Amino acid sequence: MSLTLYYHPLSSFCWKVLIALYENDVPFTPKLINLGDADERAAFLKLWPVGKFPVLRDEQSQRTIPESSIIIEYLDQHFAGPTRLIPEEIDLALQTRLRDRFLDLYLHMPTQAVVFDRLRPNDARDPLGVADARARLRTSYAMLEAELPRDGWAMGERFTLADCAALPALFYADKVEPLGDELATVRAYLDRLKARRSVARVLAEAEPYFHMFPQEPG
Ligand SMILES: N[C@@H](CCC(=O)N[C@@H](CS)C(=O)NCC(=O)O)C(=O)O
Repeated sequence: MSLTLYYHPLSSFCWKVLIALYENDVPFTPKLINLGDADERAAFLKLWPVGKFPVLRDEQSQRTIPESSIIIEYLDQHFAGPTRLIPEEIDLALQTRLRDRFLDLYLHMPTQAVVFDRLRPNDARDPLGVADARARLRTSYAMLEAELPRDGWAMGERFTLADCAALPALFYADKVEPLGDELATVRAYLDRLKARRSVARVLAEAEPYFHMFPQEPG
């Protein structure tokens, strides 16, 4: 087996890549990284000095691929299966990449900002940063509510990179800034995602770790 995925089962950006791997049943070796362990952290930093996972290593091509979107592009190019994650039609491919960027930058990252703030010491919290992140989430929710199809997937009938990006972003965003009743289209899309085979597998594997998710300080 040539692929190794460096990951953690609770890591939302790792979910994005796991969904892509499970969509096409691509064989890989999962390597769980505990960044809290000094030795594991040091070894991981040698692979990708930025220190963020997921990272994919392909022994056959001798390539190390970081960044969830780039990993999914790599899988789509070199390990393609029945679910093509990047549409072949170039304009649709561009729209798919735009939606992926939108979901990562304007939904996933503000969610991370709220969660990471919970991990800070009391005297280092950033209430203004958290308020900005929550406002960004609400803007992104409203845009998605207006733009998402009423059925099917983010880009239409076919499941793509954009859906891989959407699930972790929406799943955790809903935990920190719950989707309100006015977001019925977004809620229905999240429910469809959760029922997808690849996603259900990722969520089931993450469940034993959910207790580690940082709660809002009381
Ligand atoms: N842009 C990166 C983001 C990756 C990322 O933020 N990963 C988080 C886990 S979800 C991480 O490694 N956090 C560990 C840390 O920052 O120390 C991607 O798309 O892969």
